Amino acid sequence: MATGIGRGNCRLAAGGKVSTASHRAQHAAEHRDNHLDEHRDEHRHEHRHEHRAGHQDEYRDQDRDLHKDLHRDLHKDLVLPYGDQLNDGVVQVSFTLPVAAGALAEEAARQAMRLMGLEDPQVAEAAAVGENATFFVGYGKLTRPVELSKLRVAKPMWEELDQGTINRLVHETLGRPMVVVGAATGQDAHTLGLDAILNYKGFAGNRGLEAYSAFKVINMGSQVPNEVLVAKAREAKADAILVSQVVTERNVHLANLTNLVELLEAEGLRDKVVLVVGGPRITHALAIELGYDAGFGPGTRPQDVASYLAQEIARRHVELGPLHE
Ligand code: B12
Repeated sequence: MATGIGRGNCRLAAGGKVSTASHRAQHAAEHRDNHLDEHRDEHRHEHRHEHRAGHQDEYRDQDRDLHKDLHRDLHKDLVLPYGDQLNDGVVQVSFTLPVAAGALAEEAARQAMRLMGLEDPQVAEAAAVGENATFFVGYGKLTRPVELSKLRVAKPMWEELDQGTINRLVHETLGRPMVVVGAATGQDAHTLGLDAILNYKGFAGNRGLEAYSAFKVINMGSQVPNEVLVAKAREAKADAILVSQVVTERNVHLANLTNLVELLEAEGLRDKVVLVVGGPRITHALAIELGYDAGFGPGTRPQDVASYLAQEIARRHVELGPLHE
Protein backbone atom coordinates (compact mmCIF):
# COMPACT_ATOMS: atom_id res chain seq x y z
CA MET A 1 0.00 0.00 0.00
CA ALA A 2 1.55 3.31 -1.09
CA THR A 3 0.27 6.37 0.75
CA GLY A 4 2.53 8.91 -0.89
CA ILE A 5 3.00 10.50 2.53
CA GLY A 6 6.22 10.25 4.43
CA ARG A 7 8.51 9.62 1.46
CA GLY A 8 11.16 12.19 0.60
CA ASN A 9 11.51 15.45 2.46
CA CYS A 10 7.91 16.72 2.52
CA ARG A 11 5.58 15.32 5.18
CA LEU A 12 2.25 16.22 6.75
CA ALA A 13 2.88 17.83 10.12
CA ALA A 14 0.40 18.01 13.04
CA GLY A 15 -2.57 20.32 12.36
CA GLY A 16 -2.42 19.64 8.60
CA LYS A 17 0.44 22.13 8.00
CA VAL A 18 3.04 21.12 5.48
CA SER A 19 6.57 21.29 6.84
CA THR A 20 9.81 20.20 5.21
CA ALA A 21 12.68 18.38 6.79
CA SER A 22 14.99 21.31 6.03
CA HIS A 23 12.56 23.76 7.71
CA ARG A 24 12.46 21.62 10.78
CA ALA A 25 16.21 21.18 10.81
CA GLN A 26 16.64 24.97 10.54
CA HIS A 27 14.13 25.50 13.34
CA ALA A 28 15.92 22.96 15.49
CA ALA A 29 19.30 24.57 14.82
CA GLU A 30 17.88 28.02 15.72
CA HIS A 31 16.39 26.59 18.90
CA ARG A 32 19.73 25.17 19.98
CA ASP A 33 21.65 28.33 19.00
CA ASN A 34 19.21 30.46 21.04
CA HIS A 35 19.78 28.17 23.96
CA LEU A 36 23.54 28.48 23.60
CA ASP A 37 23.23 32.29 23.15
CA GLU A 38 21.34 32.64 26.43
CA HIS A 39 24.21 30.91 28.22
CA ARG A 40 26.79 32.98 26.38
CA ASP A 41 25.06 36.26 27.38
CA GLU A 42 24.81 35.21 31.03
CA HIS A 43 28.46 34.29 31.05
CA ARG A 44 29.60 37.48 29.27
CA HIS A 45 27.53 39.66 31.62
CA GLU A 46 29.16 38.11 34.68
CA HIS A 47 32.56 38.42 33.12
CA ARG A 48 32.12 42.10 32.14
CA HIS A 49 30.84 42.89 35.61
CA GLU A 50 34.00 41.54 37.18
CA HIS A 51 36.26 43.55 34.86
CA ARG A 52 34.30 46.84 34.66
CA ALA A 53 37.41 48.94 35.41
CA GLY A 54 39.46 47.35 32.59
CA HIS A 55 40.73 48.93 29.36
CA GLN A 56 38.89 48.78 25.93
CA ASP A 57 41.63 46.68 24.27
CA GLU A 58 41.74 44.37 27.21
CA TYR A 59 37.98 43.95 26.80
CA ARG A 60 38.47 42.89 23.20
CA ASP A 61 41.18 40.34 24.12
CA GLN A 62 39.17 39.10 27.03
CA ASP A 63 36.11 38.79 24.79
CA ARG A 64 38.05 36.71 22.31
CA ASP A 65 39.39 34.44 25.09
CA LEU A 66 35.98 34.29 26.68
CA HIS A 67 34.47 33.25 23.36
CA LYS A 68 36.97 30.37 23.10
CA ASP A 69 36.41 29.34 26.72
CA LEU A 70 32.66 29.51 26.29
CA HIS A 71 32.67 27.30 23.25
CA ARG A 72 34.84 24.77 25.05
CA ASP A 73 32.75 24.96 28.25
CA LEU A 74 29.41 24.85 26.45
CA HIS A 75 30.48 21.81 24.49
CA LYS A 76 31.40 20.22 27.80
CA ASP A 77 28.15 21.20 29.52
CA LEU A 78 25.54 20.98 26.72
CA VAL A 79 25.83 17.63 25.05
CA LEU A 80 23.95 15.86 22.30
CA PRO A 81 24.41 12.28 21.13
CA TYR A 82 27.39 11.71 18.83
CA GLY A 83 26.34 10.16 15.50
CA ASP A 84 28.75 11.04 12.69
CA GLN A 85 30.04 14.29 14.20
CA LEU A 86 30.37 15.78 17.67
CA ASN A 87 26.94 16.89 18.96
CA ASP A 88 25.05 16.20 15.71
CA GLY A 89 22.37 14.57 17.87
CA VAL A 90 21.95 11.50 15.65
CA VAL A 91 20.71 8.38 17.42
CA GLN A 92 19.77 4.86 16.38
CA VAL A 93 16.65 3.26 17.84
CA SER A 94 15.11 -0.17 17.47
CA PHE A 95 11.58 -1.26 18.29
CA THR A 96 8.74 -3.49 17.15
CA LEU A 97 5.25 -2.28 16.16
CA PRO A 98 2.22 -4.59 16.05
CA VAL A 99 1.51 -3.58 12.42
CA ALA A 100 1.99 -5.83 9.34
CA ALA A 101 5.13 -4.96 7.33
CA GLY A 102 4.48 -2.38 4.59
CA ALA A 103 4.13 1.33 3.92
CA LEU A 104 1.65 1.93 6.75
CA ALA A 105 3.96 0.23 9.25
CA GLU A 106 6.90 2.36 8.07
CA GLU A 107 4.92 5.59 8.40
CA ALA A 108 3.82 4.43 11.87
CA ALA A 109 7.50 3.82 12.72
CA ARG A 110 8.48 7.34 11.60
CA GLN A 111 5.61 8.78 13.64
CA ALA A 112 6.71 6.74 16.68
CA MET A 113 10.21 8.24 16.31
CA ARG A 114 8.75 11.78 16.08
CA LEU A 115 6.83 11.05 19.29
CA MET A 116 10.16 10.07 20.88
CA GLY A 117 11.30 13.62 20.11
CA LEU A 118 13.44 12.75 17.07
CA GLU A 119 13.72 15.09 14.08
CA ASP A 120 14.07 13.73 10.53
CA PRO A 121 13.12 10.14 11.42
CA GLN A 122 14.31 7.57 8.91
CA VAL A 123 13.63 3.86 8.72
CA ALA A 124 16.91 2.05 8.06
CA GLU A 125 15.66 -1.52 8.42
CA ALA A 126 12.17 -3.02 8.53
CA ALA A 127 11.71 -6.77 9.02
CA ALA A 128 8.43 -8.65 9.33
CA VAL A 129 8.04 -10.46 12.66
CA GLY A 130 5.29 -12.96 11.88
CA GLU A 131 2.20 -11.69 10.04
CA ASN A 132 1.17 -8.73 12.11
CA ALA A 133 4.30 -7.14 13.49
CA THR A 134 7.36 -5.35 12.11
CA PHE A 135 10.76 -4.83 13.69
CA PHE A 136 12.45 -1.50 12.88
CA VAL A 137 15.86 0.04 13.11
CA GLY A 138 15.60 3.80 12.64
CA TYR A 139 17.68 6.96 12.78
CA GLY A 140 16.72 10.44 13.93
CA LYS A 141 18.13 13.56 15.50
CA LEU A 142 17.80 14.86 19.03
CA THR A 143 17.98 18.66 19.05
CA ARG A 144 17.66 19.59 22.72
CA PRO A 145 20.98 19.17 24.50
CA VAL A 146 21.45 17.57 27.91
CA GLU A 147 22.81 20.12 30.42
CA LEU A 148 25.30 18.17 32.51
CA SER A 149 25.59 20.85 35.21
CA LYS A 150 21.84 20.62 35.92
CA LEU A 151 21.88 16.89 36.61
CA ARG A 152 21.71 15.50 40.11
CA VAL A 153 22.97 11.93 40.38
CA ALA A 154 21.83 9.70 43.23
CA LYS A 155 24.72 7.62 44.57
CA PRO A 156 24.99 5.53 47.72
CA MET A 157 27.18 7.33 50.24
CA TRP A 158 30.15 5.13 51.00
CA GLU A 159 33.86 5.18 50.50
CA GLU A 160 35.69 2.38 48.76
CA LEU A 161 37.68 0.40 51.36
CA ASP A 162 40.22 -2.38 50.85
CA GLN A 163 39.58 -5.93 52.03
CA GLY A 164 41.72 -5.63 55.19
CA THR A 165 40.01 -2.42 56.27
CA ILE A 166 36.55 -3.93 55.64
CA ASN A 167 37.41 -7.02 57.72
CA ARG A 168 38.79 -4.89 60.56
CA LEU A 169 35.86 -2.47 60.57
CA VAL A 170 33.24 -5.25 60.78
CA HIS A 171 35.11 -7.22 63.48
CA GLU A 172 35.70 -4.07 65.55
CA THR A 173 32.02 -3.12 65.18
CA LEU A 174 30.32 -6.46 65.80
CA GLY A 175 33.03 -8.64 67.37
CA ARG A 176 31.97 -11.32 64.84
CA PRO A 177 31.34 -11.63 61.08
CA MET A 178 28.33 -9.86 59.61
CA VAL A 179 25.63 -12.38 58.61
CA VAL A 180 24.50 -11.82 55.03
CA VAL A 181 21.57 -13.70 53.51
CA GLY A 182 21.22 -13.46 49.73
CA ALA A 183 18.63 -14.71 47.23
CA ALA A 184 17.18 -14.20 43.78
CA THR A 185 13.57 -13.88 44.80
CA GLY A 186 10.10 -14.61 43.41
CA GLN A 187 10.21 -16.35 40.02
CA ASP A 188 13.67 -15.01 39.18
CA ALA A 189 16.00 -17.81 38.08
CA HIS A 190 19.01 -15.56 37.35
CA THR A 191 21.70 -16.27 39.94
CA LEU A 192 24.88 -15.22 38.13
CA GLY A 193 24.65 -11.60 39.34
CA LEU A 194 24.09 -12.57 42.97
CA ASP A 195 26.79 -15.25 42.77
CA ALA A 196 29.20 -12.68 41.33
CA ILE A 197 28.77 -10.64 44.50
CA LEU A 198 28.62 -13.47 47.06
CA ASN A 199 30.75 -16.39 45.79
CA TYR A 200 34.42 -16.64 46.71
CA LYS A 201 35.61 -16.30 43.10
CA GLY A 202 33.70 -13.02 42.69
CA PHE A 203 33.49 -10.98 39.50
CA ALA A 204 35.97 -9.42 37.08
CA GLY A 205 38.96 -10.33 39.25
CA ASN A 206 37.35 -8.91 42.38
CA ARG A 207 36.77 -11.51 45.14
CA GLY A 208 33.24 -12.09 46.41
CA LEU A 209 31.94 -11.59 49.99
CA GLU A 210 32.77 -15.23 50.88
CA ALA A 211 36.47 -14.30 50.55
CA TYR A 212 36.20 -11.77 53.42
CA SER A 213 36.47 -12.80 57.06
CA ALA A 214 34.01 -9.92 57.64
CA PHE A 215 31.05 -11.85 56.23
CA LYS A 216 29.23 -15.11 56.92
CA VAL A 217 27.39 -15.68 53.64
CA ILE A 218 24.18 -17.68 53.24
CA ASN A 219 23.38 -17.90 49.52
CA MET A 220 19.85 -19.27 49.08
CA GLY A 221 20.04 -19.40 45.27
CA SER A 222 17.18 -18.73 42.87
CA GLN A 223 13.39 -18.52 42.89
CA VAL A 224 13.23 -18.06 46.65
CA PRO A 225 9.77 -16.96 47.88
CA ASN A 226 9.90 -13.81 50.01
CA GLU A 227 8.36 -15.66 52.96
CA VAL A 228 11.14 -18.28 52.90
CA LEU A 229 13.81 -15.57 52.71
CA VAL A 230 12.33 -13.69 55.66
CA ALA A 231 12.13 -16.90 57.73
CA LYS A 232 15.80 -17.64 56.95
CA ALA A 233 16.83 -14.09 57.85
CA ARG A 234 15.09 -14.43 61.23
CA GLU A 235 16.57 -17.88 61.96
CA ALA A 236 20.13 -16.81 60.99
CA LYS A 237 19.85 -13.42 62.73
CA ALA A 238 20.84 -11.77 59.47
CA ASP A 239 22.53 -8.38 59.61
CA ALA A 240 21.91 -7.85 55.91
CA ILE A 241 19.59 -9.19 53.22
CA LEU A 242 20.82 -9.06 49.63
CA VAL A 243 18.16 -9.50 46.96
CA SER A 244 18.75 -9.94 43.24
CA GLN A 245 16.12 -9.01 40.66
CA VAL A 246 17.01 -9.47 37.01
CA VAL A 247 13.64 -10.12 35.35
CA THR A 248 11.74 -6.85 35.11
CA GLU A 249 9.15 -7.76 32.47
CA ARG A 250 5.74 -6.22 33.32
CA ASN A 251 7.42 -4.63 36.35
CA VAL A 252 7.26 -7.92 38.22
CA HIS A 253 10.33 -6.81 40.21
CA LEU A 254 8.52 -3.77 41.65
CA ALA A 255 5.68 -5.84 43.09
CA ASN A 256 8.10 -8.48 44.38
CA LEU A 257 10.48 -5.99 46.02
CA THR A 258 7.61 -4.07 47.63
CA ASN A 259 6.14 -7.30 49.00
CA LEU A 260 9.48 -8.15 50.69
CA VAL A 261 9.58 -4.78 52.48
CA GLU A 262 5.99 -5.27 53.66
CA LEU A 263 6.76 -8.77 55.01
CA LEU A 264 9.88 -7.54 56.85
CA GLU A 265 7.89 -4.68 58.38
CA ALA A 266 5.08 -7.04 59.44
CA GLU A 267 7.65 -9.33 61.11
CA GLY A 268 9.36 -6.40 62.88
CA LEU A 269 12.61 -7.14 61.04
CA ARG A 270 12.90 -4.22 58.63
CA ASP A 271 14.92 -2.00 61.00
CA LYS A 272 17.15 -4.87 62.09
CA VAL A 273 18.69 -5.53 58.67
CA VAL A 274 20.57 -3.64 56.02
CA LEU A 275 18.33 -4.25 53.01
CA VAL A 276 20.03 -4.20 49.60
CA VAL A 277 18.79 -4.93 46.09
CA GLY A 278 20.82 -5.39 42.92
CA GLY A 279 20.32 -6.19 39.26
CA PRO A 280 20.94 -4.84 35.77
CA ARG A 281 17.96 -2.49 35.85
CA ILE A 282 18.25 -1.45 39.50
CA THR A 283 19.38 2.05 40.50
CA HIS A 284 20.09 3.40 43.95
CA ALA A 285 17.27 5.94 43.47
CA LEU A 286 14.76 3.17 42.67
CA ALA A 287 15.91 1.14 45.67
CA ILE A 288 15.39 4.09 48.02
CA GLU A 289 11.94 4.74 46.53
CA LEU A 290 10.97 1.12 47.22
CA GLY A 291 12.07 1.26 50.86
CA TYR A 292 15.52 -0.36 50.53
CA ASP A 293 18.75 1.01 52.01
CA ALA A 294 20.80 0.76 48.82
CA GLY A 295 20.60 -0.35 45.20
CA PHE A 296 23.39 -1.65 42.95
CA GLY A 297 23.24 -1.78 39.15
CA PRO A 298 25.24 -3.22 36.27
CA GLY A 299 29.00 -3.58 36.70
CA THR A 300 28.83 -3.66 40.51
CA ARG A 301 31.94 -5.27 42.08
CA PRO A 302 31.79 -7.27 45.32
CA GLN A 303 34.17 -4.75 46.91
CA ASP A 304 31.58 -1.96 46.33
CA VAL A 305 28.98 -3.97 48.23
CA ALA A 306 31.43 -5.05 50.96
CA SER A 307 32.56 -1.45 51.47
CA TYR A 308 28.97 -0.26 51.73
CA LEU A 309 27.88 -3.03 54.14
CA ALA A 310 30.84 -2.51 56.48
CA GLN A 311 30.34 1.25 56.69
CA GLU A 312 26.56 1.02 57.02
CA ILE A 313 26.71 -1.53 59.88
CA ALA A 314 29.35 0.59 61.65
CA ARG A 315 27.22 3.75 61.22
CA ARG A 316 24.13 2.01 62.61
CA HIS A 317 26.06 0.58 65.54
CA VAL A 318 27.23 4.04 66.55
CA GLU A 319 23.82 5.67 66.01
CA LEU A 320 21.45 2.90 67.16
CA GLY A 321 23.49 0.42 69.20
CA PRO A 322 23.55 -3.37 68.65
CA LEU A 323 20.54 -4.41 66.51
CA HIS A 324 19.99 -8.05 67.54
CA GLU A 325 20.28 -7.85 71.31
C1 B12 B 1 22.27 -16.09 31.67
C2 B12 B 1 20.83 -15.68 31.43
C3 B12 B 1 19.83 -16.59 31.76
C4 B12 B 1 20.13 -17.90 32.44
C5 B12 B 1 20.35 -17.64 33.94
C6 B12 B 1 21.33 -18.65 34.52
C7 B12 B 1 21.70 -18.29 35.90
N1 B12 B 1 22.01 -19.30 36.67
O1 B12 B 1 21.69 -17.14 36.31
C8 B12 B 1 18.79 -18.70 32.15
C9 B12 B 1 18.96 -19.51 30.89
C10 B12 B 1 18.30 -19.60 33.27
C11 B12 B 1 17.81 -17.55 31.86
C12 B12 B 1 16.46 -17.69 31.91
C13 B12 B 1 15.57 -16.70 31.54
N2 B12 B 1 15.85 -15.47 31.11
CO1 B12 B 1 17.64 -14.76 31.02
N3 B12 B 1 19.29 -14.01 30.64
C14 B12 B 1 20.51 -14.40 30.86
C15 B12 B 1 21.49 -13.36 30.29
C16 B12 B 1 22.00 -13.92 28.94
C17 B12 B 1 22.70 -13.01 31.15
C18 B12 B 1 22.36 -12.57 32.58
C19 B12 B 1 23.62 -12.63 33.41
O2 B12 B 1 23.91 -13.64 34.04
N4 B12 B 1 24.45 -11.58 33.39
C20 B12 B 1 25.77 -11.54 34.08
C21 B12 B 1 25.62 -11.01 35.53
C22 B12 B 1 26.99 -11.07 36.21
O3 B12 B 1 25.22 -9.66 35.39
P1 B12 B 1 23.99 -9.04 36.25
O4 B12 B 1 22.92 -10.03 36.43
O5 B12 B 1 23.63 -7.74 35.67
O6 B12 B 1 24.66 -8.81 37.70
C23 B12 B 1 25.49 -7.72 38.00
C24 B12 B 1 24.73 -6.50 38.51
O7 B12 B 1 23.45 -6.34 37.96
C25 B12 B 1 24.73 -6.65 39.99
N5 B12 B 1 23.76 -7.50 40.67
C26 B12 B 1 22.91 -8.43 40.20
N6 B12 B 1 22.22 -8.98 41.22
C27 B12 B 1 22.64 -8.38 42.35
C28 B12 B 1 22.24 -8.55 43.68
C29 B12 B 1 22.84 -7.77 44.67
C30 B12 B 1 22.42 -7.94 46.08
C31 B12 B 1 23.82 -6.80 44.32
C32 B12 B 1 24.44 -5.99 45.37
C33 B12 B 1 24.22 -6.64 43.00
C34 B12 B 1 23.62 -7.42 42.03
O8 B12 B 1 26.02 -7.19 40.23
C35 B12 B 1 26.34 -8.12 39.20
C36 B12 B 1 27.82 -8.03 38.95
O9 B12 B 1 28.16 -6.75 38.49
C37 B12 B 1 20.56 -12.11 30.14
C38 B12 B 1 20.88 -11.19 28.95
C39 B12 B 1 22.07 -10.32 29.22
N7 B12 B 1 22.99 -10.33 28.32
O10 B12 B 1 22.13 -9.66 30.26
C40 B12 B 1 19.19 -12.75 29.94
C41 B12 B 1 17.96 -12.00 30.46
C42 B12 B 1 18.26 -11.45 31.82
N8 B12 B 1 16.98 -13.08 30.56
C43 B12 B 1 15.79 -12.68 30.24
C44 B12 B 1 14.64 -13.54 30.22
C45 B12 B 1 13.37 -12.91 29.69
C46 B12 B 1 14.71 -14.85 30.67
C47 B12 B 1 13.55 -15.83 30.69
C48 B12 B 1 12.22 -15.28 31.15
C49 B12 B 1 13.46 -16.46 29.31
C50 B12 B 1 12.29 -17.38 29.12
N9 B12 B 1 11.31 -16.93 28.37
O11 B12 B 1 12.30 -18.46 29.66
C51 B12 B 1 14.10 -16.89 31.66
C52 B12 B 1 13.70 -16.48 33.07
C53 B12 B 1 13.42 -17.59 33.90
C54 B12 B 1 13.09 -17.05 35.25
N10 B12 B 1 12.05 -17.62 35.84
O12 B12 B 1 13.73 -16.15 35.76
C55 B12 B 1 15.74 -11.24 29.86
C56 B12 B 1 15.14 -10.37 30.96
C57 B12 B 1 14.27 -9.27 30.36
C58 B12 B 1 13.68 -8.43 31.44
N11 B12 B 1 14.06 -7.17 31.46
O13 B12 B 1 12.91 -8.85 32.24
C59 B12 B 1 17.25 -10.97 29.51
C60 B12 B 1 17.71 -9.52 29.73
C61 B12 B 1 17.43 -11.40 28.04
C62 B12 B 1 16.66 -10.49 27.09
N12 B12 B 1 17.31 -9.56 26.47
O14 B12 B 1 15.49 -10.64 26.88
N13 B12 B 1 18.49 -16.41 31.55
